[in-house]
Amino acid sequence: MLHDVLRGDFRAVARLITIVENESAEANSYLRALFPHTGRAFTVGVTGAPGSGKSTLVDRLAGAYRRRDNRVGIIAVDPTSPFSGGAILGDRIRMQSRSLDPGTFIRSMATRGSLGGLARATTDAVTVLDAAGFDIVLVETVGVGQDEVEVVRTAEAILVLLVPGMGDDIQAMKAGIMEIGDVFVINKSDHSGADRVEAEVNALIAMSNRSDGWKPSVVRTVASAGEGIDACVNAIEGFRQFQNASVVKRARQVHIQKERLLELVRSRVTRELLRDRQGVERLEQLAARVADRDVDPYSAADELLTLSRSLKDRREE
Ligand SMILES: Nc1nc2c(ncn2[C@@H]2O[C@H](COP(=O)(O)OP(=O)(O)OP(=O)(O)O)[C@@H](O)[C@H]2O)c(=O)[nH]1
Ligand SMILES: [Mg+2]
Repeated sequence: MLHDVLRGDFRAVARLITIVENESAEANSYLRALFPHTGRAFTVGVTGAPGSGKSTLVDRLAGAYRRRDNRVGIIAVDPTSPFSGGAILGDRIRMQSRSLDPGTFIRSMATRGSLGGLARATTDAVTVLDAAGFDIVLVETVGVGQDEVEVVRTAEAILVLLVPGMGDDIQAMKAGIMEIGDVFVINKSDHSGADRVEAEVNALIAMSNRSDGWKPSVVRTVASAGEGIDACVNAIEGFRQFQNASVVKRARQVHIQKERLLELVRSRVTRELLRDRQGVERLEQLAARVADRDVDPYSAADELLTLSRSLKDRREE
């Protein structure tokens, strides 16, 4: 299967993503073998409020990159839905223009229960696409909570979508996704109020002081009509060139890998614990004891960490 993935076979890629998503036993050995073949793809995270036009924009961006002869992978993350439900079907339909294109691979991902992190699963899926030779990987996620921010945190460029009429909300969002945007896209610019959002964003950018010295770009789009797409691609590519030319690129890469490692460790510890009945039961017992104030949470966590480790050792014996 690895050979088929490396030559970009869509069915093999889809199968391997399912394996890594479910953290099947063989997932790690596959990922290890793929790693040396990665590092070429450029990952773009696209986040924004529900309905802001992320899927529509992603579809258009994919088209623009395809015209530049790039192979494009799309991952639509749906953190809220435990099933392949309505929202994902919606994404499929809106990305229809790409779904018949042999140079575009589209995949939806949803949280499956509480095991493993969605961010971990997404990063691993990106690894598969990277190894399979996709030049650009677009990751769509709803930007409303911490989980969603985690999902895009490992992207090399982050697009934050804003829409007219949310001027007051921008201040509220400041602490979350406003801080992570490398490019701000004011979508639905055909609606009134685009000027106001743009002014708000520019004011925030003027106040911000990024350690890498990048001044985030702001572009206006009407994704549904395909307007402003080239400007958006240029903004992404502008940031990419800025990074390539600057000494901060390595710092960002190190930062990305640090986030990724932390996520891997977190998800592994949790998974080791929860895949075993003893772990699940111990968690229940300790949670009840902490609730009764019979034990403090810090000692309980220590115990769970130790248990996770010994369960892993036992399983590997
Ligand atoms: N007027 C207008 N409508 C748009 C624009 N872009 C997208 N839409 C419409 O807005 C609706 C939502 O678009 P989506 O692309 O599904 O938005 P989304 O952010 O992916 O939505 P979720 O994934 O459900 O959070 C659709 O009906 C689109 O056709 C735009 O620029 N202008
Ligand atoms: Mg969507």
